[in-house]
Amino acid sequence: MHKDDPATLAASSAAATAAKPPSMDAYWMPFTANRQFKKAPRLLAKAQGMHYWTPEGRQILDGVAGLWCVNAGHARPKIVEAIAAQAAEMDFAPPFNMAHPKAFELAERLVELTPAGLNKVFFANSGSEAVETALKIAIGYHRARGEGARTRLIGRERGYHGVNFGGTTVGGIVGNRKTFGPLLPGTDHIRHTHDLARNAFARGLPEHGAELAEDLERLVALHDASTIAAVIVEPVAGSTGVLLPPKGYLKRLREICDKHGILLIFDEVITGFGRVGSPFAAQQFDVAPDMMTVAKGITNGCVPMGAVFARQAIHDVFMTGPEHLIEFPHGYTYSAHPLACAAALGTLDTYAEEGLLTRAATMAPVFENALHSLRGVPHVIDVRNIGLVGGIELEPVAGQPGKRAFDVFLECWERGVLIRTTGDTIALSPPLIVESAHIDQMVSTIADVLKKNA
Ligand code: PXG
Repeated sequence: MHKDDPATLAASSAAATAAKPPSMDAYWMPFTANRQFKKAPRLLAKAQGMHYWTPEGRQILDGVAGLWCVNAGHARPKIVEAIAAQAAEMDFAPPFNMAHPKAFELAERLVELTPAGLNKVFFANSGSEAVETALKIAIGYHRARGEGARTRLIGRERGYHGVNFGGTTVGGIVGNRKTFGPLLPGTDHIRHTHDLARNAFARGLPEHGAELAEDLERLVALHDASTIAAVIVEPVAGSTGVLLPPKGYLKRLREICDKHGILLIFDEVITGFGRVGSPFAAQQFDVAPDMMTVAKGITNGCVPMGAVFARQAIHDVFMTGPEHLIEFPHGYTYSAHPLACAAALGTLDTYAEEGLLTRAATMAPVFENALHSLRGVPHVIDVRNIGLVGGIELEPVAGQPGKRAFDVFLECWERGVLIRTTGDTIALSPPLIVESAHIDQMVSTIADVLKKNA
């Protein structure tokens, strides 16, 4: 199972070489050091199972599931076939006042997996769009209930909720915010939970920091609960360096939201679809949010799709007024796109057949031990892990934040392992089909690079 077929790959590597672009000038690359990249490009041409191949045919182990999304591994037959068949059968169907059967089928399949009560699905095309959608639902919900003053949105320092204006505003990554002016008005942030002094090298959830949830009480005291619509947090903060919730923290946040009538939104764009050991982090941590945003793993990264899961009661407050009128004026041309729905159905079949949505729990001990073997390796100041997501924090080079980790990223790439770095933290989030030997290769490559550059 999950073996790459060498014959197919040899045949396709020649074709892939021809695919190298003649010029790299026109493409303005997203979240990329464009000038560095174009001087020394890193191109991917083929993918299967746990691996990528470069146009020259060099094999690269995928340590990050593409970009935290290819949870079932690459080129899985059920997904490939579902997309191809759908493209031939019906390429597009308008989603406003029209629909196609797979959208309903997918929604029903999805709510079988979600925590009890999250049984309504609104489709978008990315994590960023899912976040904007959830924030608008939150404000609209309170208004429909006659609490129209509840418009304030609360995020968390170091949070990442995509790059649109709402998500950038509730996000807490200074580098993503500072360029874009005042962003949305009427928002605020609770403190982040990262605490190296007390929690370094914790295995699984850190012991210290549940009291940081009380920071929400501070904002309630400042703004008054009657002005606050929702709090949005990532159960495990991914982009900002794999920050785990301290034990008891999310439960406390839930209690404070309940006390004040504030909606709790979990942004599960990374944690959703098996990354932390259960289908969703909400189940893993046994805390029920009012809404959940997802993307990435919903289609195994194969076709763009995002979604918001909402409680029945949230949905129902919108269902008033004349029946011929639109209840919630929101949606995208590509909401529930037929190709995305087909890809998602193929993805859910693959997850189910191979038990992938709980496989991270099975592999977690192996992953945890391998990652923590990096303790004591030069420059490693913390290792964090849950399920099949890990963070390895490095001591920054003085005066050059991010440089040490980026150099490790470049050298791992040369040595055939794709990792992801954010600041000076290395993130690993391999496809959920990962085997022990792959984990060993990732970790020993990182260790070798760090020791060589010590
Ligand atoms: N919320 C969370 C929690 C995310 O991690 C988004 C929203 C936005 O999703 P879209 O589909 O609009 O990109 C994300 C995306 C990284 C990295 O390695 C993480 C993401 C995207 C790109 C890179 O830091 N997460």
